[in-house]
Amino acid sequence: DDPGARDAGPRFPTGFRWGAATAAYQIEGAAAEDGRGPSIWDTFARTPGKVLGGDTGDVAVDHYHRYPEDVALMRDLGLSSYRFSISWPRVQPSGAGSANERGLDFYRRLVDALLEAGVEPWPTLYHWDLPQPLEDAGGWPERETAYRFADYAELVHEAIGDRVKHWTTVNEPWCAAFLGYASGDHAPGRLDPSGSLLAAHHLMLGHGLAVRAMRGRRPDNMFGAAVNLYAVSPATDDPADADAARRVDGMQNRLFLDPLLLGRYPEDVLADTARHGFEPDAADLAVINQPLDQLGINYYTRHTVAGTPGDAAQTASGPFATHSPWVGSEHVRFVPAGRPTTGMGWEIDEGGLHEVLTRVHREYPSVPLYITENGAGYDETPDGDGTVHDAGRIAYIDAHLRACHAAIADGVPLAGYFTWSLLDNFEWAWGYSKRFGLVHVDYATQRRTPKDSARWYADVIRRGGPPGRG
Ligand code: GBH
Repeated sequence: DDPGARDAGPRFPTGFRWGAATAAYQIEGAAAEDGRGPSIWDTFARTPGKVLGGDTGDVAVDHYHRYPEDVALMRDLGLSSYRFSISWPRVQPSGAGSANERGLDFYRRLVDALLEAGVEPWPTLYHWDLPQPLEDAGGWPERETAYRFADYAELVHEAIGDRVKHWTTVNEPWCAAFLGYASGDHAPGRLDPSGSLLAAHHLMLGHGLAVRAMRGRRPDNMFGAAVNLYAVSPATDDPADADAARRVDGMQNRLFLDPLLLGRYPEDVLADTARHGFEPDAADLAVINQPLDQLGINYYTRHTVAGTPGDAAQTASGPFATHSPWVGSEHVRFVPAGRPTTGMGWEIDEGGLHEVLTRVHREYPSVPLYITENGAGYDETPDGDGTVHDAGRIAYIDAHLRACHAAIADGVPLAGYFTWSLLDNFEWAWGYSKRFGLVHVDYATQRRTPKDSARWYADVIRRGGPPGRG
């Protein structure tokens, strides 16, 4: 190596999509406007003791009214694509029947504004905000919810399918099923292990039904789901820890990847969960296993796990955690591996992202992959100059982009990267206490101020990769 040569940094292939992501309940606000009905997150957040500080998404970052300013921020960043979610209760306040046109109009306006700004719209149809009437009828553990979801998907597709090419059905079915119905950390806050397994199955069935319906309308569109995958390691070489790693990998990763991409459930996971009476209808697997045009992967950290029994609450993660989301494997414990953490306490492990990408490529049928979320949350305040100097976030994204680049060099068909998140927003059970944005939001005034990471990311997009280190 020439010691005088300057390291230009890794360069991503031309056409690689550079994006940022958000979700409806976390940013929109306008909870009762233009006919929007209540979702399970409205109900949950308004229940005392469920969200830190009693925070709700009633106003959030008021994106519903400020979307033109937010689209201008995206244009300034140079984003090629923007991943957002559509609020089901805006489109169908009761969760069924004909569309609430005023709700759809918001997404028509948003999509038009994005296209006008040269930013490709990447909608996700479900980012956890189930219409409350559907929860009252049984929620995701109820098979009917999957059919309602496909109907809703079709309504949205009819409204914007002419201008949107890439579709994500469900976001992180693991969270919706197990935090929502097993540990109760997320809406609807139920403690029902058997129901949570059915919820996972019906979220995937809803995905399959929705893809089938939308593809029937427009075979040229691209369809996929977004799953949250983790690298998983045993804490020691004790066989009990190896078994814990197998179980957590099974529940977190393979429970979703195997049905979606291989059309079958992992046998060991069925065995681990058998005592909860989980016997999914095998005929559904053909529906779940629709050919995918893309797979979204949300990656944040690695799980390091031990198999020695501990307090069940130790396996939970929310600020009010009491119950384990690890249905059938409630004895597993998560142990620190000693790496530096983000402000969420999550260990920073970009090697885990490389591991996840190469694993999916190796073990599953080849499909274009997208990192649909990756980012770092902190408890941040602006400095005296009014700017957030978020060197930690820059280092986090830089390291993970380098891992993505290495995966591409290893043959992984990774076609885009969306950072979480464009804006500071409502971080679920953590309320507004944790910030993930490239852009700071002063919640009192709704003023948006790009952080150092926003300028850095704009530069990455311009160069086609992170800057060199030398
Ligand atoms: C993503 O989930 C979400 O898609 C996104 O909406 C979210 O804002 C982002 O991550 C950052 O968290 O402490 O009870 O709230 C990532 C996987 C798994 C992260 C559950 C939060 C803790 C649950 N999530 N985890 S709780």
